[in-house]
Amino acid sequence: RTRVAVLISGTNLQALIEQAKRPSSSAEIVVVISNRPGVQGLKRASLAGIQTRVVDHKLYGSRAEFDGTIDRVLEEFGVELVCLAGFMRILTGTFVKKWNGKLLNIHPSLLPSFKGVNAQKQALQAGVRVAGCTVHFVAEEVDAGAIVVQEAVPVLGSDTEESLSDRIREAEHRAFPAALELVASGAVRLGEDGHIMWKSSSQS
Ligand code: 3YE
Repeated sequence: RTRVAVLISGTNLQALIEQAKRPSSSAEIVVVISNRPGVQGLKRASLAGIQTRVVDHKLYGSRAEFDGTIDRVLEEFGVELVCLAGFMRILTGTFVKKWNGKLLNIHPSLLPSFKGVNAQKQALQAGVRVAGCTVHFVAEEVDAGAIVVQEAVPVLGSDTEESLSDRIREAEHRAFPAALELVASGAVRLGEDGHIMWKSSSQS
């Protein structure tokens, strides 16, 4: 099984824990790392018997030192694949290059629309009738890496930022475990050209 780390800033990893607990899962979550102390996701990880670490960005003088500490924890645990699950820090080019093809992020829009923060608000303001979420490999440019899985949800006339965010979050709880399984199993990988490569016979 592929050794996976989940990076968090808050909640948002229960669906990944449940996926990895299935006997058929290709992934084993070996550590959960949060940049914020005391968040709910750390408690959930502990309850699931997963080791946790806090790397508080406020204690580091530079992004390079913060990312370097994350990198050392990943090496300590023999991590092969990293999921950013509601992790809110922009990673340095050095870190992204080292872990190229091994870093997945989830973003609450159908990329390439609505990059950056407040994606749900951007969708409402643009008046789109379909929104959703995207799991992508992390490239140095934020929210620009190769797309692995997307799930669409409708935008309703009555939607507020909160109701749309809730609907997108439900989609995230399916899309991220699905993407994790595709990459952890080797069915999908990041090709040399920066595009997704499907293992022959696993196209879907
Ligand atoms: N880093 C790179 N490329 C990516 N990190 C994430 C995705 C991704 C990445 O595709 N190179 C917004 C965070 C955006 C922001 O400005 N964050 C602040 C900190 C804000 C806070 O601590 O609350 C910052 O200075 O990093 C993960 C998702 C990043 C979301």
